[in-house]
Amino acid sequence: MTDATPNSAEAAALAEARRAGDRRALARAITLVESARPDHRAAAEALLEAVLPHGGPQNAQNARSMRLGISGPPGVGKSTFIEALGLHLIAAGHKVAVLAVDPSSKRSGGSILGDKTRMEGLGREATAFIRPSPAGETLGGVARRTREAMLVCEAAGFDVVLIETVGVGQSETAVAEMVDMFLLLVAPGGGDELQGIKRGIAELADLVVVTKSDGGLAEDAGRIAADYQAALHLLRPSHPGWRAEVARVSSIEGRGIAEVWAIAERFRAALVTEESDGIAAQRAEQAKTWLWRELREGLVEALRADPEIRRRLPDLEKAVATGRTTPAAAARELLAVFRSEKGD
Ligand SMILES: Nc1nc2c(ncn2[C@@H]2O[C@H](COP(=O)(O)OP(=O)(O)OP(=O)(O)O)[C@@H](O)[C@H]2O)c(=O)[nH]1
Ligand SMILES: [Mg+2]
Repeated sequence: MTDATPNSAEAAALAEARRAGDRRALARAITLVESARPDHRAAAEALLEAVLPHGGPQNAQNARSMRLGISGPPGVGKSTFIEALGLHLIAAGHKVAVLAVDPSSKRSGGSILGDKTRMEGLGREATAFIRPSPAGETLGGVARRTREAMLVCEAAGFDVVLIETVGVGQSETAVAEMVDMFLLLVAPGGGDELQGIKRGIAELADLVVVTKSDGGLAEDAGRIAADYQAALHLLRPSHPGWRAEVARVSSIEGRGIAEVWAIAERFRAALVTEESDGIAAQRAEQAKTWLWRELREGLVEALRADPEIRRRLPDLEKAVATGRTTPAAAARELLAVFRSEKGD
């Protein structure tokens, strides 16, 4: 992408190219969407508006797309699983986009390189598209743009979007709020049963996938699967009409992969019935949730950028830190300033 801000005509042309399935145009479009530059925002929004009729929840083709979130602790086998599942789906005629969300800024380009290697087979497929997240961005920012990147991929005709995220607590929630089905990956050999996965995270799962169920780890994998089966039974259903299931896979041996997709199809069949479309309803709810996320982020940005707020902030922060005033009172004061400036 050049430094010049693409105008809306170019954005429309890009949108057209992506619909035609041009992977380079798709990569450029996502770069635009991910750009933090304010002057890129307008072009990105023009582009998103151009693709929205093709990616919005009301679109029939889009309703057939499947958005899967794939999360789990570092090294659990997410990328290897995505490679195996992605290849399986491509063999079945799907177009598969993989988006990675890496919320930890500590990780360098090394891990992205690692992912490339682990998804080597998938990367070679003409009907696959792999997009690592830009390094060093904040969770909110990455997840925020990842949702938009997902819409762009769907507009380009990708009917399965796999979103990989390293589980660090809040990243799972952000991803769960943008996908149809949330897969939590756990691995054997961790020793501690249920691996300290927090209840709140387990509750997000529509499917728990026990990875590395091969060789010397197979027995342990079976035990962990049974533990999760028992634990999940105590949680409330993740969706009306769907109780979380447990599957065992070996991504390197390709076992259990077809079963995972069969479960995903059953999940969809359970939610989308003649009477109601639970996936469309969930997408509509998610879009509203994201509106509020955007509003919160936008308002905080506006507050931080406001000269009068900036002038008053250091003293108030000090007052809060030393206990001279409460955070609530300080926030009220700043918000009153902000509101009066806006002519309220
Ligand atoms: N035995 C066995 N090892 C596996 C399997 N899947 C992944 N691994 C190994 O587990 C390690 C981590 O795999 P990744 O796929 O990179 O895991 P990840 O969850 O994507 O890791 P991060 O992205 O770094 O969090 C690698 O050494 C893989 O070879 C499997 O099915 N069986
Ligand atoms: Mg990975």
